[in-house]
Amino acid sequence: MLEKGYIVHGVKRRSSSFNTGRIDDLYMDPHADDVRFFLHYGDLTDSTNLIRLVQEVQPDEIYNLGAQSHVQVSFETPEYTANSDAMGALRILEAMRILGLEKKTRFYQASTSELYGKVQEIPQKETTPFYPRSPYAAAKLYAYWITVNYRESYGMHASNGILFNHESPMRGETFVTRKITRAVAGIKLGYQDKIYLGNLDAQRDWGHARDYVEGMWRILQQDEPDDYVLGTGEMYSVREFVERAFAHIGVEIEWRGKGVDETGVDKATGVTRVVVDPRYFRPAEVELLLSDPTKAREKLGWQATTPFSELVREMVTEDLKTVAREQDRHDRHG
Ligand code: GDR
Repeated sequence: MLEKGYIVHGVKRRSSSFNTGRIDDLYMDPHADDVRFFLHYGDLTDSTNLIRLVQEVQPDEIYNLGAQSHVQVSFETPEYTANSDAMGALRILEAMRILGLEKKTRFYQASTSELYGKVQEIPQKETTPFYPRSPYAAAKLYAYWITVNYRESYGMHASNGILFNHESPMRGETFVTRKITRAVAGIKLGYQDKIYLGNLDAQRDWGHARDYVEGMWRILQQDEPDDYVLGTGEMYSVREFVERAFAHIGVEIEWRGKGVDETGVDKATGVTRVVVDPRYFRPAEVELLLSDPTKAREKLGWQATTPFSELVREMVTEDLKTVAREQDRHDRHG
């Protein structure tokens, strides 16, 4: 957004430890003349705060990417997840309405392929029925429909992007792709010897976040608000992601055993590198997600441009640098 010339206002939650590591390179000194990036304290669970922020900023576009976004964690914190992910979207929409911004401000809701959950149709497109399989997905279902409802009720330019998994070197470290690429880097550099994972059979349509944010922006530039699936149209298993990531450090993984006893072994040395830990199994799993992004291609001229192999390569390459840097700091400061 900054590259496109926007003035950007972000909202961050108060925490006693730093939580802006992934955007610190965008920081601009608020005392400078040409500041275009501002951060405000706020929270999707706090209506009055949201109303005040929207009133102050009077935004042309709001992108609601805020959420408790970890599917497994949502089983541990279902009420908080509903409050931030479902009610949070409603609070922003209401703030826009209370402040009379229905016709001025455009709204983007970060909807998700998790809405499809238990598969009703393959591949999944805008008309595929939803079947959420987690407190996270159930909360996001509400947010999806309240966005549609405010569009239809009040004529707001409110749209859903139904995004399939989108990854990058900035992905949080507890999501499976980044967990794998970090571990592969740690193994290569000799700081760890194996990785524990959950369901290796799960299949996902993994794209690069860089492509997807362009798609979000295009959704809000349309004359008419609407809902769009963004994905690559290709699907790989967690097991394949593991194989691809290890291949980048020259390790060929051989799979032995079945189910909870399955392990991934370095074919050349016989050393165990991957172990299944049922702790990472979910109470209800989404086994398979595969997008049909035809509508986005035809209406938005949008297409994912980063192939799976390139995504994995970039993430492993960056983590080799990140892990080396962290260890260096650790060795110097203890
Ligand atoms: P997902 O992402 O649930 O698809 O949601 P995640 O990377 O957490 O899981 C993908 C699949 O991998 C399996 N898996 C593991 N997952 C994690 N986190 N850790 C493990 O050790 C592990 N082992 C196997 C999971 O069971 C799952 O099937 C992401 C989030 O960003 C959501 O917010 C977003 O809405 C969707 O993508 C699109």
